[in-house]
Order: sequence, then structure tokens, then C-alpha cells
Amino acid sequence: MDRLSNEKIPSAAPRSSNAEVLAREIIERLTYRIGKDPKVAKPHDWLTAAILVVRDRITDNWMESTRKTYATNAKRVYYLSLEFLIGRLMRDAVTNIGLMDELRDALASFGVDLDVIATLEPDAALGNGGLGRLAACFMESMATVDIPAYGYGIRYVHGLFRQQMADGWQVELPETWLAHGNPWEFERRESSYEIGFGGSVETVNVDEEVTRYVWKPAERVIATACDTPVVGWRAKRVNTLRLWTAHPIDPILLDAFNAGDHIGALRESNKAESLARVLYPADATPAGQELRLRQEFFFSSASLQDILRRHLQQYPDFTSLPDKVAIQLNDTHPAVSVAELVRLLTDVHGMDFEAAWDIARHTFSYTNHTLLPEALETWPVPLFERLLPRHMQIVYAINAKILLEARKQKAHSDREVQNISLIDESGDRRVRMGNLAFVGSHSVNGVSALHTELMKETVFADLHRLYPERINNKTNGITPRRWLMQCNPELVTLIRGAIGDEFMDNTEALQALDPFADKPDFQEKFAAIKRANKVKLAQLVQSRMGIRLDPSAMFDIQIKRIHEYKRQLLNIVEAISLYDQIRSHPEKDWVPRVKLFAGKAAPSYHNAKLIIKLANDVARVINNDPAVRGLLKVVFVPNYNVSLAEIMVPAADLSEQISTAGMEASGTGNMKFALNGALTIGTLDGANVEMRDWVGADNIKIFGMTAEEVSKVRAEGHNPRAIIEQSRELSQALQAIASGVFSPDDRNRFSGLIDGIYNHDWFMVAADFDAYAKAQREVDAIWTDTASWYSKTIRNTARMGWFSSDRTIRQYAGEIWRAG
Ligand code: B1H
Repeated sequence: MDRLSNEKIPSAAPRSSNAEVLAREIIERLTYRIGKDPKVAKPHDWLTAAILVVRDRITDNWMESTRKTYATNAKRVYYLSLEFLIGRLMRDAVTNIGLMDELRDALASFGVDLDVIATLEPDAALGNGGLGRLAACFMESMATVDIPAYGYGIRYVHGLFRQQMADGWQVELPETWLAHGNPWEFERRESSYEIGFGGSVETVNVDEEVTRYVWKPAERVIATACDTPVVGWRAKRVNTLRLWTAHPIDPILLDAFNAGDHIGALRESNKAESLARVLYPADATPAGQELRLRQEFFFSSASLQDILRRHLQQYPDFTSLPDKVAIQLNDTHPAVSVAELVRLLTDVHGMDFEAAWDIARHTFSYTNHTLLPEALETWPVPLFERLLPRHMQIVYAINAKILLEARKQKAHSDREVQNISLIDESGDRRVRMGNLAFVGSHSVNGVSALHTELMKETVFADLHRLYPERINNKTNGITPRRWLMQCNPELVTLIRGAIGDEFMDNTEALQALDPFADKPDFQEKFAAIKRANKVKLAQLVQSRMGIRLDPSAMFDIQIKRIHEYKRQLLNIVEAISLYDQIRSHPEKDWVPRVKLFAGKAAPSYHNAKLIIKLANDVARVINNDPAVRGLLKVVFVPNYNVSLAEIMVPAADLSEQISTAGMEASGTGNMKFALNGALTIGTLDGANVEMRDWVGADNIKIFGMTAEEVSKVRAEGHNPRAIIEQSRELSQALQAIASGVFSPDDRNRFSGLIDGIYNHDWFMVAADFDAYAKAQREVDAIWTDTASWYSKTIRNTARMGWFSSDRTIRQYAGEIWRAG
């Protein structure tokens, strides 16, 4: 097919999908878009050509989806998130448009292996962890369940840092996903907006009653849109992920340039571009730096200007905004949007404050993702005022209204009123972004049942009393396309053979697998697939790290950000204790285990980095000790990312979800493992609680303190030293670490970590140790009874369907957005 005949195809007409047509299209893209002769094309060129073909196929449906939204005056959902942890897109897009086999054949006709070139696609790592990955799953599910939606975020030039190990320590290297360009995206120069910072506010008295405010920013930058199509399952709908890039208004300051100051001439340019340069690498704790607040305002303002422009194209004014637009705030990071929308409606579009406030409150909704006190975003008033002087006024105006309402209710004491205030006056004055998001939204949701209840009792207790209808729960989910169909195709084939295809459109239909859980032949096939997935992971570990793993050992995996509350330390201490016991009782029938870890630590998080070093130090000692050979290995796999998760998740026998109860808002890795047939060992925290309800208490290993017990112990104080002294295994393991058994080169390396456990044990490592160790030995016992093991793990796959993000999105759409 030549270029012209291709262009003659009407845009939304179904095209033939056979391999020959695809092959011709690939050659066309290779030749005319990449400018490469197929004879000399490199693997990367083939990847780009294949992506362009796939993208163009999707583009037909994309335009169709957009037209449909306009034609039906449908409500649009806007998902504002500073993070989208997408990973690779190719397999996702190709699976969803149903072209996997044809594309594979088309590429094979040129001697190109799809599986090989697919691994050349860089991960789009525009997120830190669960919060960013959730946004990516939601984008895919919103397209799948046919909701007109836009994701808005920042097109970071550098996503989450690459993690390298140097002598067991984490070293951060810059990530450069755009080094070879990004064939998925379309730059939209025409969709550009001015974003201001700083300056002053002028008041204009229009008449005696009306005052107008005019913000005169001292700095201005341009936000330009970059769009990536997001295609849903079976290509029903294609939505847009719109990421903003930053440009200076004057790329070169001519005066400076002509005066010979060539570097100074680029000052504005550098300053503007720094806005979209790098993702802040902190998970669960905000960075609190000025550039971060600038990023938050930059993308909030650009997104809102875009939303308002689109609305006015279709509707006469903004009174219909809450009916036609729903804006979801992904955590507090876009919370400044509340003030920005009020500013745009009043100062720019001439609406009065009361009307604008009413519209804002009915348009926004807010998702809270964490209760950690240090994670609640607040900004010093002087910084906020200097950067966003008009928004500061609006925050004060909103605050006055809210405090008046609270005082009118009379049920609130002075202290409660202080807690409700948008300004924290307890120390240096700070703007509370959580409170701003709460009062500016008609819905505030948590991400698991337990987390939502704790929200009502803790951080938002007083706001909850003032607005008792506002808090609701939307338990997280994961997309079954990426986290089952793509990452575990052999398992999908087995399931289809057993129960048919319905589960591919309705994940809850996996229930039909339940009766197969006890069938020996099904168990055998299920086990064979698990083994094949473990072999694949073992090959990766062998090739990346030179460590040999035995795929018949239990693969016990903990992969997630490194954080004290997630308690990788508890897992490591238990590994040491197991190591001790195997050495003292080599005659016992030990279950061979491989303990795998992966995850990144925030670069400034000292203890998290020490935990990585400890894992590596312990791994070195254990893996080199012939006394435990074949029985215990410990491996820390470097540079955890979405693509690595896609290999590790299907290879797990045991999934570690062991956070201190009350601290993990939901977790989503927990869901991925269970869906792929791993047994969970976990605390009653986050979504683990609901997982237990779905899979059944017999099919999950729950241990340890409850959230209530943790908060009681923290309030009353406990004596970890006494607990440690009562547990021989725990004290031996801690003594070994403290005395330098694993760090002979620096015997005090870990004394800070161990002192923390002895002195306050905030994360209940000591308090939960015995329960955890006991649970692990019970897991061993189940493993030894192979039939029992697979009957449980198959039931996990069968019963996890409810945790699809399609279900989560339907709940958001029905109960919060009233869209779709
Ligand atoms: C979650 C974050 C987070 N909660 C601040 N909070 C950040 C907070 O850059 N920052 O400032 C970045 C991320 N991330 C996670 O959200 C929870 O810990 C998980 O339990 C939850 O599953 C996930 C999705 O809801």
C-alpha cells in the first residue's frame, strides 16, 4: 500500500487487520515517517514503525470517541494527577485493539520478533508507586467502560530515577524515557495557555458593591499540551491523556543576548522548562519545595483553562459546568485547582464569588490516598502568598465562609474550628491543602473500606462532622488487561479452556473457576504455568545479577516502595531468624525459599536506603553460606518498575503485604499477586481486609495487630525491649544485625535501625514479629501439602475479580461523577 491509497481510507472505516496489510503499513511508516530503508532498519526502528501503525489504528477510534462525546452532550470526566505510572504501552494497546497475533505475524515476516522489540520500549515512569499506577489503571478502565475522560498531568522529561546498586547501596541515576522520542504522543501547539506566578493583585471598584480583582503576575510561562491516546479493552473507546510541557514566553532574552550575556539570555527559558523537567521522587511524603508548588499550580491552571475553553465551545456559559464536567483530584497535589477555578470564573469570566464557589464545589471531588501525618500537604503562607497572591485571597475568602458555617453549627469547639480552618495556625502559618480539597469538593473518598473509616476518625474527623455526607469509599482496583491478560497469557489460556471467555469482559466471571480449585489435573496445569513464570523470573535474575534461583523453591516476594511502614525490615529480620534456625537444625524438613525484594527508596529517606543496604548485606551472607544452600536465598532485584512487576507478579508463590495496620491506605500490588495465583501473607490493613472477605479467610494468611490495637499501643506506649527479650528468635536476629554479622566492614551501620526497634518500635516490627514468624511457618506447612496450596491459590484467582479497576471506575462514575 502506498501513502496515497492509505489516505483514501475513510477515517473511521474498519480496516482489514490481516498480517499482510499490517506488514505493508509497517513498511510505509518505516519509509516515510522514520525515513529508514527496511534493509538497514534497527530493532528500535521496527518498534517505532509498529507503534506508529498501532497508534494510527487507534486514532480512527479516538476521533470517533470524541465526536460521540460532542454529539451526545455527554458529561466529561477529568482526572487531575501529578503522576501517571504507565510503563510500556505497546502490548497494552495491541491487546486492547485485538491485533496481537496479526502484528506478531506481520513483524515475523520481516524476521522481527515482537517480544524482542517490545522490550526496547522505555517505561513511562511518570509516577512513584501505587498512586501513579492507580491513575494509569483508571485511564485504561475509563476507556474500557466507555466514560468520556481526560487525564491531565505533567510530561516530565525525567520520570522516576533509575536505581543502581553500588556495593549494596541505592544510587539514583536520571531516567531518560524520551531519549529516542515518543511515537505515542501528539504535540498540540494550538492548545497552549499562559500560566502566571508571583506579582500583585489590583483591585478595581466597578461600583459600590462590586470589586474586581486583577492578578498581574510577575512571571509567565506557556503550557503546551501533548496528547497520548488511551485505548480501552476491545477498543470501544479511546480517551486522551493530556500532559503539559512548559515553555518560556521569550525563549531568548534578546537584550541580554545582544549584550553578550549568552547564558543569561536563556534564564527565562531554563526557568520555564524546569517546571516539567523532573518528577519529585518522594512517595507518601510531599517534597515541600517551591518548585513543587509551581508544578502543582502550572498543571492545575493549564488543565482548568483547557476544561473551561472546551466547555464554552459547546455550552453558552458555566452554569452547566457541574452537569457536564466532573473533576477528580488525585490526592491534594492538584488541590490549588479549587482556588484557581474560582479565580478563573470570577476574575476572568466575570462571575460573582458565590456563584463561582457553588460551581467549584459541585464540580470537584477529591481522593485521599494516605493518612500519614507527614504526608499531608501544607504550604507556608508566605510562600503561597508570594507565588499565588490572588489564590491566597481566595483561600482566605473560602476559609471565612467555612469557619462561619462551622461556628453557626455551634456543635464545634474552638479546637475543632481550628482543625477545620484552611490555615494551620499552630506554628508558622500554613495552607492546608487537604482541607482546601475537602471543602472545595462534593465528594471525598478513601481508597479502601478501612482507610475510609480511619479518615473519618482521624485526619478529617472535624470536617466529617461538619459535612457528614461527604466522605465515601471507593476501594482501589487494577486493570485485568495488564495485570492478568498481558502479564500472564498462559494462565489466561488455561482459564479460557476451563470456563470460557466471559471473564475477559467481566472479571468477576472468574468465579466460575472455583469448582476447578480442587481438581488435580487443573491444579497440575496451574502449577506448571506458575513454574514457567518462575523460570522466566529466574532467567532474568540470572542474567541481570548472576544469581541462580531454583524454580521449585517457594518464591516469596515483596515489591513496592521502600518505606518503614511497609516493613521490609520485618521481612528481612524474619529471613535472618529463619537462616539461624536452618543452621541450628539442618536436619529439619525446611521448605526451600527464595525471598525476593525490589523497590526504590526516596533519595532523601535515610532509613529506607539503609533497609536496602541491609537487604543486600543479608543476601550476601546468606547466599554465600553453604549451610543453607538450596534452602534459603535472598535477592534484591534492582530498578523496580512496572515492566519488572509484570514479570515478578506472575512468578510469585507468596505475596508479602505486611504493613503496620492502619498505615497502608489500600495497596494495589496485593491485588495483582492474588489475581495471578499467589497466596498472601498480610496484616489487616488497607484492601487486604476486603481481599480476605472475597477470597475467604482460609485462603489468605492474616497475622498481627489490628489498626485499632496499633493505635491503642501507640497511645498507651509499649515496651518493645521486653517483647524482644521474650522472643529468643527475634533477639538473636536483632543482635546479629546490631553486632555487625552482616556488616563486618562497618559494624555500627545498622545500629540506628535496630535502636529504633528497641526504643520505640513505631512500626511494630518487634510487636508483630512472633505472629509473623508463626504465620510464615504455617505457610510452609500449606506449601508442603501441594494440593492444599493450589486449591487456595486457584481460589485466589477465582475470587479476585471484584478488584478490577473497571468495578472501581463504575463506582466512581455512578456515585461521584454521575457520568457514563
Ligand atoms: C499513596 C501517596 C503519595 N498514598 C505523596 N500517598 C506523594 C503521597 O509525591 N508525593 O508527594 C506521592 C504519593 N501514594 C498510595 O496510593 C498508598 O500508599 C497506597 O496504599 C495506595 O494503594 C495508593 C493508591 O491509592
